[in-house]
Amino acid sequence: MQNPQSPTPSTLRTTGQQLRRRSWAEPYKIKMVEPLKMTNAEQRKRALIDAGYNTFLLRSEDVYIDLLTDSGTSAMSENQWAGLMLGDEAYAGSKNFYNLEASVGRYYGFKHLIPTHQGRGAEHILSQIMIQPGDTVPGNMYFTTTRFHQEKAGAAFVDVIIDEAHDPSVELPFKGNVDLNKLEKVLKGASRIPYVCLAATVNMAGGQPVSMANVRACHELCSRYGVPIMMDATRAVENAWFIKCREPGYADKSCAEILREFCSYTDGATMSGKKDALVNIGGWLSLNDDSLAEKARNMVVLYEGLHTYGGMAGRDMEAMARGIEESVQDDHMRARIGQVEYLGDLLKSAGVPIVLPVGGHAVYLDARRFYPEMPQDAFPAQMLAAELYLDAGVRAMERGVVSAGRDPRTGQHRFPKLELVRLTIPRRVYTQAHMDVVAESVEAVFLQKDKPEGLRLSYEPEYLRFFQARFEPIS
Ligand code: P71
Repeated sequence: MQNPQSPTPSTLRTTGQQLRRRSWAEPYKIKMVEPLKMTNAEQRKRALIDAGYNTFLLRSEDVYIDLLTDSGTSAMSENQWAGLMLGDEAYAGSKNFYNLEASVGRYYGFKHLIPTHQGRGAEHILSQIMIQPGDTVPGNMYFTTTRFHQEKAGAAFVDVIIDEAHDPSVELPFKGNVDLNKLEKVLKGASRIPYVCLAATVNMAGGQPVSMANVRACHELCSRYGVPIMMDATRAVENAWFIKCREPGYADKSCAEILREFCSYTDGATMSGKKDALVNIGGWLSLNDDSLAEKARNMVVLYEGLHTYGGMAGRDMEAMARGIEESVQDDHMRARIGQVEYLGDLLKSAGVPIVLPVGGHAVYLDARRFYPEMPQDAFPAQMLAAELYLDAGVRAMERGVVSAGRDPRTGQHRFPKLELVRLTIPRRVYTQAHMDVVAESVEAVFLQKDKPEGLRLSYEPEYLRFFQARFEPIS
């Protein structure tokens, strides 16, 4: 028997021919189930046509395995559900707020907590209180909502992630790291930098982590220039787990200890509780600086709600307080990241082209290599997501030319380097058999002899087109 505390998850399938004894499985059993509708190919074809070949427009009832996102889709524990019954729905000073404040303080270590309805609510408040028009905000790759709020407040976003993050085939343990030379150049050159935005992990790079050495170095560099670091803590616990598994000196530390140390090199954080924190809705902004926190508390009442609920019901704050505590448990993270890795390993050993290494929350398929003949303006990733749904009812998310949108100046499509489909794994929701079905379906679609020709747009909305655009097959 292997050491059951070994941080490296192992599976029978990942070791190829060599049979190894499995050292872990999920640290929970299932008490309540949500039945799934089984569909046949004809029903899925009908549903896909009705949805305009856009997986965002499918009814969730018509989906068998839903890998659209890990946001707000996790299963809560009995302890969290019990917490819902203890909701104190007082307008002001709910006891659940104080529980949430204590939980964030204990596990993330920040001084002030301002609750918000979800992550983008916190991004909005932070951007409004810190950014002035003409500012520059450096960050390790953009995220859609984060950059939107920075730009809306008048800042220009500058990407300072390492170059390798943009290449799906380069395998590095910490592909989310900041390039310190790029960052120092921006710190030297820009007229005003309100803060550096540090995401841990980096969603758009494939869920790639940042090392402790890198955040420490960022902290030292930024301190020399007097610039604070604001973290996107949405998946920071997953980041901590990668540090435990991959960074020398951290194997014997707990995920909770690593998270605290990581946060100690930053000055505050925005958080979407819908991911790591195992709840369906909620978020927060945390700050160490007293006067900034005062400003945030004042602004939150305009957009979110009173500073002791910020758009959340008391019961939701209680579920998040408890979810945070569960999220930092090593056994939970081992199973969580292990399941994503399991799916990645199945696909890798079947020769399916995926982004490497496999990140924290999702496996990303390289759509170009599924359809090498298909031009990018026939939307290969959109087509692949549609084909995956048709094959076995698996729903994924396009992350390619449709998501990138049009250049506002020329009106032409933006053609991103990465043309990807994201298979995002909700936490504690699906079983290993579900992952097997997903891998078999993806492999079948990859090996299809008759490749589709692609799609053309039949309706295109003005903003964030990937949500509502409609398509039809070229042939
Ligand atoms: C994801 C989401 C949800 C989403 C957002 C926009 C388009 C499609 C799907 C949300 C994040 C995130 C990071 C790193 C902030 C937010 C916003 N991700 N930072 O991946 O991943 O949080 O959704 O609670 O407002 O599907 P919010």
